Amino acid sequence: MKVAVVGATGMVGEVMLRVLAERNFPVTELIPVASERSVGKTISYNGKDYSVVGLETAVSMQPDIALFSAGGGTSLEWAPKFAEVGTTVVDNSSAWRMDPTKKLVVPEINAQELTKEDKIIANPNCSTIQLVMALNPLHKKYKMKRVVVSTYQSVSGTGVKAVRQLENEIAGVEGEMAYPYPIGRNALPHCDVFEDNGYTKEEMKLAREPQKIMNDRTFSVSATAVRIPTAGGHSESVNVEFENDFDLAEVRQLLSATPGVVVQDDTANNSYPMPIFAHDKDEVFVGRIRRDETQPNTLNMWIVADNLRKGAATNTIQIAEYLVENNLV
Ligand code: A2P
Ligand code: 11C
Repeated sequence: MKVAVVGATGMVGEVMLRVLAERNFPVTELIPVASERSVGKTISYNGKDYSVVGLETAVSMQPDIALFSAGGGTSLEWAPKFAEVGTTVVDNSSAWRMDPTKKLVVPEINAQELTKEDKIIANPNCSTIQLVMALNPLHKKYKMKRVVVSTYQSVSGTGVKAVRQLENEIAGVEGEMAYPYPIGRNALPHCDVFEDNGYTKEEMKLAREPQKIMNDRTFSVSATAVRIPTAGGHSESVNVEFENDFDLAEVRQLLSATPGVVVQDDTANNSYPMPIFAHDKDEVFVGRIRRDETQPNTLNMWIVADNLRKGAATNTIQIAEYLVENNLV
């Protein structure tokens, strides 16, 4: 496969290159792509050096697959140009997610929807992916009515500038601010921009994307997204009301049997998911599984995943793997 990584010099792009190599993705030719500022820079992949090229050059090279993580604007403008020359684009930005003509895919849940005709495929938001990975098996068994989620999101979700802001604050040096306030010793109830309804864009991604991925509009999701001073790994406190009652042991068993989900729930030994455990892992970790004692058929749980891996790079590459394995590219 001739594979272009658009945004290869960025935070997610770098993880994409690592995950492609780790999973032995069948790359016969790698095309690292970034902005004009980076053209000519060297990128190392699997022990070999590659020169970064611009978007125009990359399109002219007609890759089989292009993995995009270079912002929504770049995706909106350039994904169709790649699709036109026959490239299948898997896009990690929010540009195409809610477009009714594009699929929004978490491979463990809905990869079977993909066909050869899908030339631009959307990768969901990081906090959505880890949420639906845990919700889907439970929804199938007990039927969800309503989900209330509060997130605790790391600065790596915002990008390099935010990681630097946190590092500068810890080191006590002045620097550029990614957020309107300090993030160290703080919690910002503000991820992405505010919309007219008073929610942030991140909260609305959590409200809308699960219904599309799970192809079911009978449940609703209400979200509050908060940025906290962790470097990597997003955490979520989740309250789920089901139509049918459940058994806690069965919930644990269902989650344990779900590929890509790890149950870490032994409070007697202080075992529960945390970003420091999820770091650099591809799995979604679920713990603190307990009954909401204030309401029937309602469950509380805590979900943690590495937002740059399953939340971004790994999920994108799993989509690409599915396409290759099923001769869809
Ligand atoms: P560059 O490094 O040349 O700016 P991050 O999300 O970590 O900030 O990374 C964004 C990635 O997207 C980088 O690889 C960046 O390249 C790339 N990028 C940003 N804007 C463009 C653009 N207009 N065209 C192509 N690549 C872009
Ligand atoms: C965050 N979820 O942590 C974001 C990062 O829509 O792909 C990814 C933004 C997106 O702030």
